[in-house]
Amino acid sequence: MFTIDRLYVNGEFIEPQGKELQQLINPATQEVIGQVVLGNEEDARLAIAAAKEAFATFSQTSVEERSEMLQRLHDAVLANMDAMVEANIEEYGAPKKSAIGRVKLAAANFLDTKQALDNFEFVRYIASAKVVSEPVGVVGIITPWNASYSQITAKLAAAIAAGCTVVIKPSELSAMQTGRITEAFHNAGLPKGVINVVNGYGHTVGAELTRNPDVALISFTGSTRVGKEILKSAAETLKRVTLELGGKSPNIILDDVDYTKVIPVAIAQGFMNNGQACVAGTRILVPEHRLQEVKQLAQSAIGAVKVGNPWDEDTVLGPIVTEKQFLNVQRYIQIGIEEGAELVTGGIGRPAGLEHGYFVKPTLFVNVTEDMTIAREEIFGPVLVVLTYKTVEEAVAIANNTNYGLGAYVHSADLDQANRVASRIAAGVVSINGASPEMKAPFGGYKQSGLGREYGEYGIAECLETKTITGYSIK
Ligand code: TXE
Repeated sequence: MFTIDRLYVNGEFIEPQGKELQQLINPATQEVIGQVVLGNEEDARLAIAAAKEAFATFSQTSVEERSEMLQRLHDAVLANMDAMVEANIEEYGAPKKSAIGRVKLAAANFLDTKQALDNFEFVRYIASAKVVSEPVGVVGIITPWNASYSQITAKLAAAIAAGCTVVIKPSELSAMQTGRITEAFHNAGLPKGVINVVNGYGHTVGAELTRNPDVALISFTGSTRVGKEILKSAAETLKRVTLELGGKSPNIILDDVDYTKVIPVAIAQGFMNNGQACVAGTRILVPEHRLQEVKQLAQSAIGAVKVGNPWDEDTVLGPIVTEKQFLNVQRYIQIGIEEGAELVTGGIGRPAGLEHGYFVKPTLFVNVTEDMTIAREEIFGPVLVVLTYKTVEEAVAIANNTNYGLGAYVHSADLDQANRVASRIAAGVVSINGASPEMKAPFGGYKQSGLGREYGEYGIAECLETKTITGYSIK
């Protein structure tokens, strides 16, 4: 048992004003592994004041200085690898292999952003004007629990590159991981007050960040519901806002591919991060006449997915993060059955042999219609739905029949056809034939999946204001 009882403000680990305690539970065992003391609005205000003061100097640093800081942050995160991996497994239930990948990804965000910074044009000339990009001010970073490390570092790297200072409010469910990554930030030795980290609830610390006039930009990842609340609150002070929200990503499998190869890929794209990923490909679209074949192939692909102890090397799916999320996923499976979808595999309850922990049976439904709840809402667990289409035209229409627009997947043996389909899907990130995401390129959503873009030069641009100066060279 350990207690996280410090906030990171102005370069120091300090005691919070808030006194509320929250238990931290290992989702694989349901055992209490620690507790965190949550900060409150007063703590948020202290951190914002420190960030504001640091901004006066930090905003004047050179690109070279900030580039070097990004390198130091990268190195410091990698140096804390073992502790960060352990926290990710114990607190979140990430399978070990994926936990290692997550820490590497978190570190890589700093190097990718450094590269973008080294090539960024902060000054341009347009006709008679000099156009200058300047850091927007203090950035409030609010993140969820499903990919804590990379969400924090993507936002932090962009802010630092732009010359902004930050207050980070991570998910209250990621306190152990927050503790570990904050140690790394401290070890990177940036000027005091540039990075501040305050644990706390959304309605206290998060809400203070969104309404405080000294915060210039909120960079948020989380649910669409909270994203809308943040946008409303930020409107009071006309803050800039970037929102990375939920998704219900379609995976269009055309008729011309080898289904024995593609179905296991599509299943993996749906089960990424145990389905707790905003870009998980949770709606699989196949031609109507291939449905029987898809059922068989999907069933055997899912049967091969090992669910269990996240410390085991061969585990693919660990537990769901909390009891609340576990019950929510169970509820969706129940709704799927009640609304008349056909359950192919999985279902209610824990997988055999796993009596403890928030483990969910990897689940697949077919005979799903577009109006069913499980086809429309983000489930955030390993639950996939298969929808059928008669023509490619219809597949695109089904894919776009959602309020979300974050990820999309297309599989076709004909690349031109795949690209045509990709161009017609209203989503911010499209992967063709199993291609991995490009972390240097922009990431973000259409429609109710978000506002703005993250990563690389696009992420830096979100943290900048634009100033147009005329007469600058006229004597
Ligand atoms: O997210 P919340 P939750 C989706 C997913 C999941 C659902 C609920 O469908 O099942 O959201 O997850 C902070 N002002 N995603 O409830 O509440 C909160 O403290 C300011 C998709 O955990 O959105 C946390 O730090 N901040 C998503 C962060 O917002 C507030 C990832 C996210 O929590 C706040 C996670 C407020 N009023 C969940 N209320 C993705 N895009 O990947 C809460 N917060």
